[in-house]
This record gives sequence, structure tokens and C-alpha cells, in this order.
Amino acid sequence: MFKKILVANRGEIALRVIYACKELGIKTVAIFSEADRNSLHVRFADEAVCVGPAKSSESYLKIPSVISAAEITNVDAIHPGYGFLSENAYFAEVCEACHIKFIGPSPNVIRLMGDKASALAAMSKAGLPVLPGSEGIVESLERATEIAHAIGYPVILKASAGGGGRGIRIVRTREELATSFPTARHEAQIAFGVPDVYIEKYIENPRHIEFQVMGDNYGRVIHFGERECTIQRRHQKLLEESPSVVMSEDRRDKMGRLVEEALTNIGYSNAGTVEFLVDENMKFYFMEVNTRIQVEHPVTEMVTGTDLVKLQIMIASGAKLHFEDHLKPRGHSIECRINAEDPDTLVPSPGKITSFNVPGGIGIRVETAAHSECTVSPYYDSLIAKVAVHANSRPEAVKKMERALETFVIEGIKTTIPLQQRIVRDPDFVAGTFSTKFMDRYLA
Ligand code: MV4
Repeated sequence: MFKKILVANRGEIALRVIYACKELGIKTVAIFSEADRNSLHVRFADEAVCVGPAKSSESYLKIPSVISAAEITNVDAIHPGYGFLSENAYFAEVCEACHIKFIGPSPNVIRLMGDKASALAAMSKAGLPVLPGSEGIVESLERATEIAHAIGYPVILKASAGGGGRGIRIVRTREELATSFPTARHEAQIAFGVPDVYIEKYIENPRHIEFQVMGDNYGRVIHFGERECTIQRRHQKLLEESPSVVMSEDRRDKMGRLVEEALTNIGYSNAGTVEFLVDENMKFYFMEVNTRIQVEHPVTEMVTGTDLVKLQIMIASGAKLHFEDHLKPRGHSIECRINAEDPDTLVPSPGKITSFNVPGGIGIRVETAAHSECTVSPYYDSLIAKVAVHANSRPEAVKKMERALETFVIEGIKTTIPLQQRIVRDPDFVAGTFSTKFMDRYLA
């Protein structure tokens, strides 16, 4: 087992990794920017190294600084959390070259999955169903027009270097394609430095369902069931749950087995998430693979009773997956992402928190690095807390979340809590009859 791990992140996820290390008896090293000097992740780690000024590109994202911090503290491994360097294949390579274990998949797998068009081709070949489309990048408007004609409008253009809703464009007619295609390529070039786009048939009212997986270094991949992540606004997830109301045990087994086979095929190791679009007839289509631990992993932990971060660390240090069979979800879990944002406009609301009280009681878990009198920095992601609940049934979990949100006090800044309170009281949410259009009615 590792003796010391550097946590290459900040905020709630840095704390989450530090907690797992403490329980495993592993020493921790925090890294921090000048803006985070007084943060809890610095306080709770055994050692801490300043890696630069507030700007992420000058600190948490600066590979030479992060590697230097790892070298001077003599760590065995780096846990990247989510965001920042977590899906940077080059960073994983540099770690390997420095004989520091990167806690995540191999650099080649990260690189393959990071290019969304090549991931689609690889996973289709490995047996996952995909939407009709180009199954690769499209170079010219002529070719784009042919493909769109063949699969029928509407279609969607997606940036190959994008993902998670960044760099997408819905196209409903041939005329629209003529203007959208060059614009999409130009926007992709500006946002990601690569103009490549691919085309898919557009599904009107899909659900977003994703499978949690874990692979060991001995060729075994197992799934931990699904999460329903359909409740999003402007591609920002607001609430996630597990299991999904539309999933049966049979369908979970069938999709889960396909996922395991496909990922075994490409030599997947460590934590991952396989995203699907699910249409109104419950047909499912592979979208992308995220090669990191995700923000919403607690809902899976709650219904499966597994510590996914500990498992990541144990697997990276050479442990075998020991599960005899798939874990059946027990009860129901819901998570809300509490962001420091105006609930109507989702505009960030940094500043000083003057009063802070977290909800408590049976079946409630709060993940946060915030506290009373702390300052929410404008330099980073506006996620300040996650509240996850667990109960025997979905209706009980919904009620528990309603109560948790009501007793979560955050004063001094605006948060998304009022928006999430409306969601958990919404009749369509309570009934489970929603699609990705659900949040449209809440637009300011
Ligand atoms: C789609 C789609 C419909 N058809 N692809 C948005 C996030 C990114 N991962 C892909 N997204 C979508 N891709 C096809 N072929 C609809 C969306 C989409 C969406 C997906 C999940 C949750 C919310 C969404 C909101 C708008 C669009």
C-alpha cells in the first residue's frame, strides 16, 4: 500500500480524498494556491505545499509545480480528484515517468476517451450501441450534409475535444447546417484548440443515465449500477440520484454487462463513468466515458455501501477487485450540488459566508470545505457543498432532501438551494416523469 499521497485538488473533493487516506493509514500532502492558504484541505493534510498564485493555470493546473511538490515531499502517488489535471493524459504520463502512481486509468485510455469521436468509434467496436451518425470526425460541409441527409434531421454537432455539453449545436434543417457546420468548427477551434466535430442523430427528450465502473490492473471491470443525471440546467447538473426510476433489474444487468465487456476490451482500470442517452422507448446509446471519479459519486456509494475513493487508491496500489457479484442497490439516494450562484441566473456569487449550518440526522451526508466566515473565491468552480441523502424508498429520499435543504443555512452569498427546493417539490420530479427539458420551465 502507498505510504504517502499528494492530493492534486482543492475544496470538497480534496477533503474527500484526505478522509479516505486517513482511514487507510496513508499520509497526505495538500497543494494550495495563494488564495487557498487558509483552506481546510491544507489544515487536514499532513503536509502542504504552495504551488502558485490564485489563478488555476498558475497553480493547480501547472504540471511542473505539482510534480515538484510531489518530488520534494517524496509521495508514492497522486490523486487528481475531478476537474483540474484529472483527465490530462500528458500529466498521467509525466507522473509515470517520475515513478509516481497516477490514481486513475492509463494515459492511453485517458487520451482515447478524451477525444470524443475516437471514444465513440472504440466503444461502438467494443459492443456498445451508438446513435446513427458520422462515427468519426467530419471534415467538410459536403460530407456533413450527406450524413445528415442519410440519418435524417434533427442532428447534433459535437466538438470532439469537448464533452459534458461544451461545444454542441442542434441542427434542424439543411440550410441551418450550412451555417452551423463552419461555426461549430470555428467555436471548437477557439474553445479547445482543435476544430474537429462529429455528427449524431438528435434525440429530443432524452434522459441522461450513467454507469459507475471500476477496473483493476488484472483485467477485471465491474459496474456499480447507474445514476440518473437528467436534471441539468445549461449542462450544469443540479441533482443526481441512484437508482434511476426508469431502470429495472433486468435492464441494469443487460446494460451493466455490456459496459463491463466494452471496458474490459479496452483495458480500462480504476474509476470511470460511462454516459448514455436514453430515449422515450428506453433505447440507450453510448455518449462518452469520463475517466475520473465524478462529483456525484456519493449517490452510488450510498446505495452500494462502497467507498469508491478508497477503492481507487487500493486498486492503484495493486489490489484486486474482490466483489463476488454485483451489488444490488439498497434503498434510494439523491444528491444536490450546492453552488455559490444566483438561483435564477446561475451567475457566480463569490464572497464571505457569514453564517453556515449543515443539515444533519439519519441518512444525510454533507461534503463541503466551506464553513462560517470562510470566503468563496471567484477564481474556482462555484460548487461549495454537496448534500446527499439515503432512505429506503425514493419518496422517503425526496422528503429527506426537502428537509435537508430547508435546514441548510448559508448566509452572505447566494446559493442554488432555493432552486433545488423547487425541484424536489415539483410534481413531475416527484413522479419521476422528466427529461432533459425539465429545467426549461425554471429558466429566468
Ligand atoms: C445529445 C442530445 C440529444 N441527442 N446528443 C448534452 C450534454 C452532453 N454530454 C451531450 N448532450 C446532449 N447530447 C444527441 N445525439 C441531448 C443532449 C442534451 C442533454 C443531455 C443530458 C442532459 C441534459 C441535456 C440538455 C440538453 C441537451
